[in-house]
Amino acid sequence: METRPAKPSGSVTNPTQQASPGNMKTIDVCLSPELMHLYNVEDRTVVVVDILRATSCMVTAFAHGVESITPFANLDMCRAMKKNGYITSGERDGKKVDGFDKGNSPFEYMGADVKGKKIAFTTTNGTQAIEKAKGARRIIIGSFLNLSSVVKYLLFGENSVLIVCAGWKGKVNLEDTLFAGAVVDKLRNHIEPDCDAPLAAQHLYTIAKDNMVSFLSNSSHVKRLARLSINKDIDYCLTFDKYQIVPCLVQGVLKA
Ligand code: 3SL
Repeated sequence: METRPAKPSGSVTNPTQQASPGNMKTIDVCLSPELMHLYNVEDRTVVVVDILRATSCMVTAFAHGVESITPFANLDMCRAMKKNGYITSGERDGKKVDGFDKGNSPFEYMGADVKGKKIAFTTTNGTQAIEKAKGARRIIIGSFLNLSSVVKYLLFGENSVLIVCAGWKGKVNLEDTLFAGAVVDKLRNHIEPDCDAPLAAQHLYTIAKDNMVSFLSNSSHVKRLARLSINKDIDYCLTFDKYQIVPCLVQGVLKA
């Protein structure tokens, strides 16, 4: 399987919705879930992103035929789903939870054993960010693996957008910010940035986009995963547009 990070494509075009000040949707970026209180999401589509690795895992799982993923912030609630026939999945501090069926590597979600299955999923940051986004008009899952599909979804959708970066335990991280910057960059002719976070993210993405692996080599989570010898996940999670799916949260359950 090809996992080499690909080169990104440019801005999207949509002939039906040209930029015209006044009737434009807006896009904002919440750099940490701890800042969610600053945003009113009732009318927005929220894109939750945790590039390394929760949302990359979720997209991969759906691309391999998983029926649904129920995200949990709470570990014990997730564990309890086992008796209902769910696969229990996730991590704390990057390590698979004791007694769970699977951890948080995308490579665990590519086999026939996940096809048609329901997964209960909990992670240190990604599923916490999903929990905090509840109350949004719509919640979708973003990653570089499904970047263009997310961009198209936002372009043709009627709502303004908030990208929520999962970060690490409330702190900002580079990889989620880069994803936010990629979305802002691709929608630059169609959706207006609300404040400076989307602009900052877009600038970073412009600097990083041609070699994200090297740009991220000193980042905190890349170093953390490297300490756990989880190197191949990093290249894979930085691959552009491997899948054409957009997982969406409906009544607490993610479906593709
Ligand atoms: O925090 C999360 O949601 C995880 O993606 C972190 S880890 O990559 O599994 O360490």
